[in-house]
Amino acid sequence: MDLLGTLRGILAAGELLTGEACEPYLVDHRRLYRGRALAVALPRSVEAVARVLAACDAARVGVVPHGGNTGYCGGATPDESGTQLVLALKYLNRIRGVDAANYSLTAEAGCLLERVQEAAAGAGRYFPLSLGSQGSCQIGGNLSTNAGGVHVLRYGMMRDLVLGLEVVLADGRVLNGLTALRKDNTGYDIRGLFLGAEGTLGVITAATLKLFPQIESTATAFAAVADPRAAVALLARLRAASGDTISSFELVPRLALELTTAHIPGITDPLGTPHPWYVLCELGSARAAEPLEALLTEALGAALEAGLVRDAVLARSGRERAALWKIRETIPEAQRHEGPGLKHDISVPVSALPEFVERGAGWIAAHVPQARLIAYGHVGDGNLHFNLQGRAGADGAALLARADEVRRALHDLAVSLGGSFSAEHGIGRLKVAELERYAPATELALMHAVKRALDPHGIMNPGKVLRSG
Ligand code: 2HG
Ligand code: ZN
Repeated sequence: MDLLGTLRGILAAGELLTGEACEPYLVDHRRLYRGRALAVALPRSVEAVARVLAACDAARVGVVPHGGNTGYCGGATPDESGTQLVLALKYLNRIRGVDAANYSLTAEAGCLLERVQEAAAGAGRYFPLSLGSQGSCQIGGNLSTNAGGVHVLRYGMMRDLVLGLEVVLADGRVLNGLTALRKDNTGYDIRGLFLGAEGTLGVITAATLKLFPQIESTATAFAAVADPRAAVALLARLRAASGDTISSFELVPRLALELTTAHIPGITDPLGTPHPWYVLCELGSARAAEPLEALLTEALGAALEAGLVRDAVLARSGRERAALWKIRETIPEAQRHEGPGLKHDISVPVSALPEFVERGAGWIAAHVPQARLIAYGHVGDGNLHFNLQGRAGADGAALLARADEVRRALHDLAVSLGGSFSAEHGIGRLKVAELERYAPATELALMHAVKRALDPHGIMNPGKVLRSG
């Protein structure tokens, strides 16, 4: 029997799409890639995933795992051959259980991140991963891409939030590693291999995740600073002053604020006069009576006197807090409305961030004068989205044509400062060549060895992360 016939025997009607119905699964979120597919499988059980993979492995057919399709590097999009199977996990979406006493929760891959956050809150607990796309991204994608977001400073990346994993291997075997243990020192970290592997080693079907005490009080401020150097100095002060209650510290340049006020309804400048840079910072505590507002006011006041902060506003209500966060969260959307641009997701040690911005901005001004720099993001993690936006009326295609050259200059600069060319968006298809360029040869060889060991026929998300063949 041919593969499609076998798959029809495994999956119920409506769980296997062909032809036109595949369309929504063929284009990535940024519209960088448009692929074709043999079919799209939408299994509802782990057993069905296992049988689909076993069949594809036997037929040597590539499988492209697909979550909420919110990734930035094309990792969930099939290639143009039309021979690959897209494996969408969205119907594998049960919360299998919450163990409040163990501060853990077990969720299937297709659960929306927001649903996981809600399930934790329903049990009086907190799941800290937080991203702009949390209403549409799926936990399996968050795990497979080792997602970051706006709380990494305090809680770490997705990798740090995992206790156990259930994975279907390329040949259909199921690795049941759904432990809820915080201590389990029993050999190699096999489960860890699948986190950040972008579906190239197997398919994550469920995970047991760490929960934390519910956040009962927050204090949020939007502060104007002269430059990223002042932002980094302010971060150091706030960390010392607030202990471990600081959960977010995000940089917003003036241009980002202007783009959001221009393109996103309901956004206004929270401060009276314009400033070149801003930071959005938030403290949070599980203690309802924690005087966080007083602490933040005092720390910002002292920073104002020291000349580090130029002006600041504190959110006085949930509504004001949401309004400040909306500025930050809608920057990517505002950029899309403004027109074509180039994106870079770099990280360096926090202490090297000011130098990166100064040198990176200098390079752009000298070499790409038609572009405007919009560098924003997770200063607390040393991670900036160092994006370029065409000037109004400028030729967008001409800017996009410079993508390789600009990427090379900025990635070389990040790496020369001890940094990374992909802080939180992963590799996907977009950055395969970058990984080959920057990964130490020994590390790359080990990655290929792991790939061969776990996926000897090369069916798992071929061509993503590592070049296939
Ligand atoms: C964010 O931090 C995302 O908002 C998207 O990682 C970054 O669009 C981007 O460049
Ligand atoms: Zn980000």
